Amino acid sequence: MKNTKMIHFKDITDVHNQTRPMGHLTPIESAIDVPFEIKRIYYLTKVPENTTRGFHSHRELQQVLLCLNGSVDIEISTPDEKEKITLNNPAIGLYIGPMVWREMSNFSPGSVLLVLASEHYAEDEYLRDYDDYLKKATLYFGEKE
Ligand code: T46
Repeated sequence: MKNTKMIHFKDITDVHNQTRPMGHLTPIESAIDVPFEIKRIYYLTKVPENTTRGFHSHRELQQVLLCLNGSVDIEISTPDEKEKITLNNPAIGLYIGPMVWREMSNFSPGSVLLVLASEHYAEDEYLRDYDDYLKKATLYFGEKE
């Protein structure tokens, strides 16, 4: 789907000089493992059952979403595409670039959604009205073709 992709990060299970299972380690380096400089990190925790979040797009912001524990569904769409992705692997992230509408649902109990963002927080960078989003996104993707 336009302006989105799955990113598979390193999933390191070996630890120097250890032969028994030691767990998983996933490193993420700014501008190396993600396609932007990371300027902000935030995370969603203790989201009550049946809560839906998101319902917006960003004009220019790029983000990578990772579910570090449990699972969460992310529905992403552009004016002519829609896809639902379940995040449930802490070594696999969803990259979402500009002008993609997102809705988050089905947060499992204890889920932790980590977000890496390319910019500092700016409310005027959000498109929260769907009709306004549709108009601007149709123009944006039309001009890109
Ligand atoms: C996104 C999805 C995946 C801040 O003050 N600083 C921040 O960095 C963020 C992200 C939010 N806020 C404030 C703004 C609102 O008053 O926290 C409140 C909740 O934010 P929002 O309603 O945008 O939260 P979500 O869960 O709907 O969306 C968030 C991100 O805002 C958004 O960029 O893509 O997670």
